[in-house]
Amino acid sequence: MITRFSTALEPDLLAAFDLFLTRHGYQNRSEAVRDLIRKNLVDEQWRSARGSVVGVISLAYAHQQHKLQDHLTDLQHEDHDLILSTTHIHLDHDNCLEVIMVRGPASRVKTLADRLIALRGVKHGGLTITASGQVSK
Ligand code: NI
Repeated sequence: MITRFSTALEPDLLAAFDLFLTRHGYQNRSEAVRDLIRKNLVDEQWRSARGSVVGVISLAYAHQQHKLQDHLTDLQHEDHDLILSTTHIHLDHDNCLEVIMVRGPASRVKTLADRLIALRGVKHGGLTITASGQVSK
């Protein structure tokens, strides 16, 4: 069952939202709103999760990007207690893929992934997590 609700937005915000729909290939606003709500609810659930999670952070980047490798290493050393292993794959002449296996409190793992993915030069990044059996929702 679907419930309709209406909402009010400033014109500028709506215009920006419509551009977002175009960029992401949404056919209508409803589907995009549903996805954004789900994403935020999952995110919140995640951040409030207690206990330990295990996950994989993947990062695709061009290794020539100035100081990017230093920043990646610095951030990983700051949270060295979260990191189980890091695998670096040279994809081609310019591009690298780094796969980092992590274990620790959900909020810290998510924050680390966010910081790594946000680094300038990281073209694509992701975090896949699974519960280690100690997570309570
Ligand atoms: Ni490489």
